Amino acid sequence: MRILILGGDGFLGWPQAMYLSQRSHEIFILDNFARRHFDLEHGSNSVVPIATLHQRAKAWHRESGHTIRFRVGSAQNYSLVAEIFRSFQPEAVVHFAEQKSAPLSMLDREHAAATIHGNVDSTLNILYAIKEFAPDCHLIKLGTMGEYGTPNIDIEEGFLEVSHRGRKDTFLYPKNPGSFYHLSKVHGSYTVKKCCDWWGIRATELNQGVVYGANTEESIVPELQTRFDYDQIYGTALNRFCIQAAIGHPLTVHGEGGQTRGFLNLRDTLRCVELAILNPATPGKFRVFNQFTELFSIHDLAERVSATAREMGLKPEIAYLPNPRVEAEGHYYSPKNSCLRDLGLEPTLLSQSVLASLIELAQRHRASIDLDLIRPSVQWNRTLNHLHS
Ligand code: USQ
Repeated sequence: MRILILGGDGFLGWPQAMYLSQRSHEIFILDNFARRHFDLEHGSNSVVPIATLHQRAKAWHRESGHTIRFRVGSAQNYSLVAEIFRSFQPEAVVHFAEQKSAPLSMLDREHAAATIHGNVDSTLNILYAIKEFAPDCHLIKLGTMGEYGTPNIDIEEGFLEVSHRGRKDTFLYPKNPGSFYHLSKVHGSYTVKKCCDWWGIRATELNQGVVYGANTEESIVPELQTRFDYDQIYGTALNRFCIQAAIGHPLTVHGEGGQTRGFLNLRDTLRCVELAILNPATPGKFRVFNQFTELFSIHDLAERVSATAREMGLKPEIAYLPNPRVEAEGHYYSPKNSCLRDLGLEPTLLSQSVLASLIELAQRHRASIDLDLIRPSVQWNRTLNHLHS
């Protein structure tokens, strides 16, 4: 299939591009290097050095014999998006081209606005481009489990049937996003749903949990490695804990760590997107799959990482920090995730060997870690804050 990957140079986008290319799909990437710009602007970096997109594409061709083509530019530029849709005629488009950091979106008004505008604009552009130039193209939109929040009832996959005063109807599942980033994703969900209704577009939203991991089957040489983030803005819970354990930094649990989230291995993310592509939604259909494989509380994760680190001869500590976010720390959490399993997903469960390999990876590259970037300082209940205060 001809598959367009928007944001194909990122943490998920690059391994996804290789994974699909390896399976003989024709891949075209659009990426504006926003994630790389953030590093240049703020002095942050991936623990593992990453090659440029030009180097990645060359290395991939050399190692696999497959070609990944790309354009450098923004999904917020409609003329560019339109031109790519017109010439490439994608059969599927995977939309990773959004600002994905909750802390960044809560930093200050400017970053909140940039997150909302950027994420809303890019999604709208893609929908218009599909409508105008590739109406049969299947949109795979990365959503997030954080759109649902932590309701005191079971979380269904996208929709909820409601009985009210003797009548019944089905609605998009109620949303309770945890940050401006998550709020922008809620806007995205409604936008895609309405365009499916109005224009007959076919779309699958993958409401993903927190992804962990760094290596995939395709990252066989260093130039093909994806990023591995540890900083307070882009590093996410489990990857951060493994990196912290590797360098002897206390594990930064927010509050008491009773927050429960859905998690999945990077390798499973790639497979889930493939499953959605190979089993497309029908025209006019907006499907939602919850994309995680296991539930863990943050406290539980920190304990697991510590146990593995101890077995490796390290001396990990857990720091229970005042929670910088506004979030429930002890709550009911029971989300469903059967759609992707029904399509054939066989989960890679979190094991000691997975944790040990992440800790070892961070140990090998510990010299690249800037300790000043680790401690969380972005506070949800303050309007102004600064990255390194
Ligand atoms: N947390 C800690 N310590 C840390 C980092 C995080 O205790 O050092 C806690 C947070 O307070 C939160 C939980 O871990 O309760 C998850 O935080 P996170 O930073 O790992 O992930 P989050 O900000 O929710 O966002 C990440 C991705 C985002 C994706 C989302 C899926 O950055 O793009 O949409 O995970 S979900 O969490 O299901 O919404």
